Amino acid sequence: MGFFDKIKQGLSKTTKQLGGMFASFTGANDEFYDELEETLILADIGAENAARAVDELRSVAKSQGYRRADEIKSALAEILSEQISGMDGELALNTKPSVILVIGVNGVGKTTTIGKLATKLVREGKKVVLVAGDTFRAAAAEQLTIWAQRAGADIIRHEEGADPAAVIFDGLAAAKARGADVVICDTAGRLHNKSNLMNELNKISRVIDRELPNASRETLLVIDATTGQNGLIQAKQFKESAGISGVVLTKLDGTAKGGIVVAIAQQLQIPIKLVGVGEGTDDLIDFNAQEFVEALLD
Ligand SMILES: Nc1nc2c(ncn2[C@@H]2O[C@H](COP(=O)(O)OP(=O)(O)OP(=O)(O)O)[C@@H](O)[C@H]2O)c(=O)[nH]1
Ligand SMILES: [Mg+2]
Repeated sequence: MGFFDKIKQGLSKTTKQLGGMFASFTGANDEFYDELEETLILADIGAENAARAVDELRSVAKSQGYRRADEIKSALAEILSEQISGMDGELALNTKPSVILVIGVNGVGKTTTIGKLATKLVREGKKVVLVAGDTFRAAAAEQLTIWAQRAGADIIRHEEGADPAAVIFDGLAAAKARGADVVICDTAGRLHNKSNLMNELNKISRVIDRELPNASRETLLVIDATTGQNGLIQAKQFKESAGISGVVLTKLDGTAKGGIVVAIAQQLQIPIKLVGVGEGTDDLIDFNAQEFVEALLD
């Protein structure tokens, strides 16, 4: 299954709403535009983005004389594409090893994303080391170990309660010694407003700076799409205190609010690099802005 089908399947709850609108289309009148704006807001695209998209659509439809549902729909697709254009992008993994640090609040899907990503990279022929930087619970390292075994990746872990920065240090050393291509560091879930935990991320970041100063490095913030606008607030805080190179948006399969993609891209100006569309190994896809919008309105 390609990106398009996967994302379409993942977005089915959101597309159903939008699709319903166009299915009952009777004309591009005020009523239609109001309902469209409301539908976009319900999809969590953000009130401002929705208003802007609909205003633009009105004027394009008027100037071009669009009347049919398919004309209006493709004009809308173009407008939404514009709003998120350039907000996709591949992971930068240009050095050996490259480092991926995965952060975010509790339960958003960090560890699962790492498992899926490791599987994908190993399949591409890369040697991957996973580092269990979540030392908060013993179960966290266990969960990552299972994913490592499944993916065919190495795992570096310490005892429960160990200093996360020390585990990361060991993980980086192992990656260098073993000639790994990519080292992916898991971290404990943390609230964006807990400063001691945010400082811990800074400490981890300094260890990476020191041990692999010239490495390609991604700091991926994982956001649960079902948390909607709250995810945006988290992202703003993480962006300020930890620095983020990309967003992974998970659980798109479980939400009717797929429009959050547009809101994140617009308001944060951070590329969305990957999206999660399920709990299985293959349910992680590279984000493509253009195809996303097509799938949303398909
Ligand atoms: N439907 C769906 N579920 C997902 C997705 N990604 C993760 N999950 C589920 O979300 C739950 C939490 O995932 P974890 O990977 O443990 O989340 P985490 O961020 O590592 O959690 P903590 O380490 O406790 O902070 C699990 O039940 C996952 O299977 C996704 O894309 N879609
Ligand atoms: Mg975890």
